Amino acid sequence: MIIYKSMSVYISLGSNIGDRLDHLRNAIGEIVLIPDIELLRTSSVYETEPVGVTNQDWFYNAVIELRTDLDPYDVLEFTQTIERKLKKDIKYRWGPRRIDIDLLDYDGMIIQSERLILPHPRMNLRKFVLVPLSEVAPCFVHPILSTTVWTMRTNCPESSVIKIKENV
Ligand code: PH2
Ligand code: MG
Ligand code: MG
Repeated sequence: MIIYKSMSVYISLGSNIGDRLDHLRNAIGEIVLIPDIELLRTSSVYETEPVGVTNQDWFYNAVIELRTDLDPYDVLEFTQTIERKLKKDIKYRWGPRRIDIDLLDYDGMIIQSERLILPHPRMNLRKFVLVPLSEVAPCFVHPILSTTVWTMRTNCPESSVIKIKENV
């Protein structure tokens, strides 16, 4: 019997230290090992200009879509466990990191708690999120703004360079 997991979850992956592609692949490899999660789609890998703190190396970014019955806090916990396992190695906010795994959206749920804010509060402001998200989820609608991922791309106020690189 095939059990289809019901919640649709979007996750952003980023790396700008060391073998960036390898770190993204390792993170996805860890995610697919989790029994309660199905990996549904993976975007291409994009090489992206750093946003926020700009004097750091370019990132590799990708977005994946998962299906799960885990609750959002369980999903947050596994992303943090994998970050620790892969030695995120971050020194300061928005600074260089070996791996960053950010929960973008959990089935359109809106959460404002100390541990977790959903949807990700800056997802509409970052081309390195919106470009790969539009590839895996062209019909995605932001649960608070009620705008599609394409409209968010058009309205995105930053103009960082995004280059498509390769497949995960
Ligand atoms: N992550 C940040 C800060 N800036 N810039 C790019 N291009 N890609 C990222 O993943 C990124 C960033 C903090 O999480
Ligand atoms: Mg991040
Ligand atoms: Mg993060």
